[in-house]
Amino acid sequence: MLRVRPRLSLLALLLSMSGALAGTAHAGPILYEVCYDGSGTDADDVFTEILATPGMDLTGWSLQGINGSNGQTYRTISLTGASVPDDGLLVIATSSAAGSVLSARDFTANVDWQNGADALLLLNEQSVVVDALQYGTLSGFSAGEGSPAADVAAGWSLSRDYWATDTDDNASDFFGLSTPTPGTRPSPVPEPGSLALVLAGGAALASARRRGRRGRAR
Ligand SMILES: [Ca+2]
Ligand SMILES: [Ca+2]
Ligand SMILES: [Ca+2]
Repeated sequence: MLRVRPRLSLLALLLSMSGALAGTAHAGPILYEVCYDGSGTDADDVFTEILATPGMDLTGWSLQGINGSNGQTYRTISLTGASVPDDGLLVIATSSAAGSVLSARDFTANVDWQNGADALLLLNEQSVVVDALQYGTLSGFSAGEGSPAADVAAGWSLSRDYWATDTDDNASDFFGLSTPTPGTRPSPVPEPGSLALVLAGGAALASARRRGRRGRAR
């Protein structure tokens, strides 16, 4: 019999159930949010966010841009010297970063990736690919994980959800943000499917509690 501690609010319970449903929340290092095409010129707006354990030193790690037309690496960025801040979100932005991107910048490198369809890889110190994001459909090959994420419009970014859910399918794991969030996580809004399951679970729980109260009253 599932017992609910009175102090645990229903909202907290639902959110925790939703997180559990995600089931694949990731501690990283992992690609978390990528803005590759800013409104107008890109260099001031673009950034790449990596989620990892606070304090982790990414010396030896790298990012690689993969050209969607031929699958070749067109740029490699060394992350040597990058240290993950206390909030676990490393924001990499260009030397031309401005506004909120500049405020959030933790590490400076040329992350003005090609505007899709292309792909981005995160490699560890053994040069093993640990995460990959393909945005847009390529003809003849894949450089991401599963189906590609959308190739979003200028000014948008691609981000994982609050829990950094990682199902190894870019189309499922990355969604477009019309307002990119350098240095912060998006709101913890459950996926529509997860939300339905959570609400169904909450309804079943409430029903069980009502039955429990009726049982005790008899
Ligand atoms: Ca770009
Ligand atoms: Ca642009
Ligand atoms: Ca973000």
